Amino acid sequence: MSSKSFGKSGKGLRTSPTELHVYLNGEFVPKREAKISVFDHGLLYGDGAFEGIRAYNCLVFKLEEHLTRLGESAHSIMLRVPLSSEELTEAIVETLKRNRLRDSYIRVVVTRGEGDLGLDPRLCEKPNIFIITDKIILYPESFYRNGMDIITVPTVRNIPEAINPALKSLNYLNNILAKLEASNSNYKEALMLNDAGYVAECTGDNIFMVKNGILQTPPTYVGVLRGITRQAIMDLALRNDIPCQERVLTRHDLFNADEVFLTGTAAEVVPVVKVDGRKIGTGKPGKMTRKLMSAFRDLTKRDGIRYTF
Ligand code: PXG
Repeated sequence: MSSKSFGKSGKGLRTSPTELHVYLNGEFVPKREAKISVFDHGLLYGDGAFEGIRAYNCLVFKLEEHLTRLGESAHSIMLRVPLSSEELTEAIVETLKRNRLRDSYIRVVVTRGEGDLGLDPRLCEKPNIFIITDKIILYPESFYRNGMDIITVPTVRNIPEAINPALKSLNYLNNILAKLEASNSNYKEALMLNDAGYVAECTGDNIFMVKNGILQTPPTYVGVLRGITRQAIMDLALRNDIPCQERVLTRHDLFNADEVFLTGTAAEVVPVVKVDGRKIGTGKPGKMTRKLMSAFRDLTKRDGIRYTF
């Protein structure tokens, strides 16, 4: 199939006749052959770092920010990223091109590499790096139109003194436990509090609320990921003269907010209309949420590293 087959209807679809290829330690290998050892400490201990990035219509969104965060996560766990930022950019773009993807979810993973059955990372000689580009699985369209319901779960977000949530490590059990608790109650997303009971974030999204025209989000010191979408929304607020504060928030604050929404690479900006059974504002996606959803959508159309194939 030629690249002509990528029309508007091709959004998010991989229409290449060949199998999906994965970048693995300098090579492009078919998905079936993209394998790493069972002795890799990424698998044995969750010892590694990753990023989730998106491409929109041949623009890789906020790539520099994602690579900086990956570098910081790796530095924090004393893990060597085998590629420079330039090499990583090239590898990501090449993976997208090989798979003929205009719109994609990009997963960059660096693992500690093969070691023995002890914890000691110094015995792992060579980190593994791989890049998966694939279709993105999104929330249903109705969530964006009508908003979603979320529920607070008992599992609290990791305390920064243990595993700092700012570190996007391969150890995501904290979030997975929260996700399980939400799913057990038939909710798609879980609200996590920190160990002091303040609002932290969701399992894969940051949280914002609006009260009396002021946009508010928990400060990163409460123990949340420094979301790249979160930062993009704060920048858009500044540009649009929307007052924005980083403020410690309680569930009570959320319950009585005019609007609530979540932000993340996968979710983008998704309105929340109920928290723990409490209706938020009018019970419909609010005006500021809709304005920021639209501003964010526009940003993804013009901001990014461009590639062609
Ligand atoms: N908090 C947590 C715990 C996350 O994992 C975010 C917030 C949002 O950050 P960004 O930088 O994306 O705005 C994340 C990101 C997935 C998936 O596969 C998860 C994320 C991103 C992309 C895909 O569920 N989490």
